[in-house]
Amino acid sequence: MFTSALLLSVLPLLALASPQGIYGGGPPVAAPAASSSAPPTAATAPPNTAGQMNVNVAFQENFIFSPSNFSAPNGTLVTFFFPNAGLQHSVTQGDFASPCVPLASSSNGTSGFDSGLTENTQFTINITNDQIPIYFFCKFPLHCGMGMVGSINAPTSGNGTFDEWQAAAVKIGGSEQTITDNGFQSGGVGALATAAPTNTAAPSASSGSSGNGAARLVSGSSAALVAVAAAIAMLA
Ligand SMILES: *[C@@H]1O[C@H](CO)[C@@H](O)[C@H](O)[C@H]1NC(C)=O
Ligand SMILES: *[C@@H]1O[C@H](CO)[C@@H](O)[C@H](O)[C@H]1NC(C)=O
Ligand SMILES: *[C@@H]1O[C@H](CO)[C@@H](O)[C@H](O)[C@H]1NC(C)=O
Ligand SMILES: *[C@@H]1O[C@H](CO)[C@@H](O)[C@H](O)[C@H]1NC(C)=O
Ligand SMILES: *[C@@H]1O[C@H](CO)[C@@H](O)[C@H](O)[C@H]1NC(C)=O
Ligand SMILES: [Cu+2]
Repeated sequence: MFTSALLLSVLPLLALASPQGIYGGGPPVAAPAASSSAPPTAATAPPNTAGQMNVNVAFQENFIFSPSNFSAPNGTLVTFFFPNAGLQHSVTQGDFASPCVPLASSSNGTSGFDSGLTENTQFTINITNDQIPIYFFCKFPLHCGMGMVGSINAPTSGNGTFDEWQAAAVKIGGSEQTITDNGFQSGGVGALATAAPTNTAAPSASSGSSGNGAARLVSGSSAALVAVAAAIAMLA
């Protein structure tokens, strides 16, 4: 209950802070110079096609990936669509045994793939071993602890299911450790990123992170944050 109370008190404050305020020293954000009075539109993943799966990041301004758990055979390209809504997210490969922490570098130099914190971009991984479950999460502070995690080729039952992975992340909740953002990492174990994130929108059509967009985000996210915090409180 203490954790829930803490989350309920902290989350609205975070939502009110600007993304720049939370991420003062953070990485460069794709921020097109053009301004527009139209509100930014969330990137929407197109339907899957053969060998190509598409995932919405922060779908409908909720702290989830959609879909968050699926299977993908060798050679499948999985593209994550990051919205243009004034808040960064990441797709960071994790370790089932250590939720909300990036997959560590191993002695052979292999670490997890990582989009780095980003918005208004696409990021694609290529499945290189469909026999290995791939776990990922968003490393923006508190997002993983709110359940913003996903899995590919996770077992249907037993140890290592998506449900367990997400429950373990939510259990960490507000005590999630802050992850340094080192930007794009190709990684990974079971999948490789094909390139650093690339801009989603055509340069001439983007409205960027204008004040208008940021204000819209704050109201939308506050509601989402409160809803998620309430959900966590119910689980606790
Ligand atoms: C996750 O997706 C796999 C298919 O890859 C499915 O077999 C499994 O039941 C799903 N797990 C959950 C918890 O939905
Ligand atoms: C994905 O990886 C497979 C080998 O695992 C390779 O043949 C294919 O060219 C890769 N696709 C891309 C777009 O990198
Ligand atoms: C489940 O998997 C994790 C990670 O591989 C491992 O640390 C843990 O001991 C496993 N638990 C059981 C009950 O097998
Ligand atoms: C490197 O180590 C990781 C983790 O121990 C392992 O999963 C991976 O297969 C290794 N890669 C190579 C190329 O040996
Ligand atoms: C996918 O590729 C990995 C690595 O080469 C291999 O071990 C695995 O058997 C392949 N999966 C299938 C279904 O062939
Ligand atoms: Cu996020």
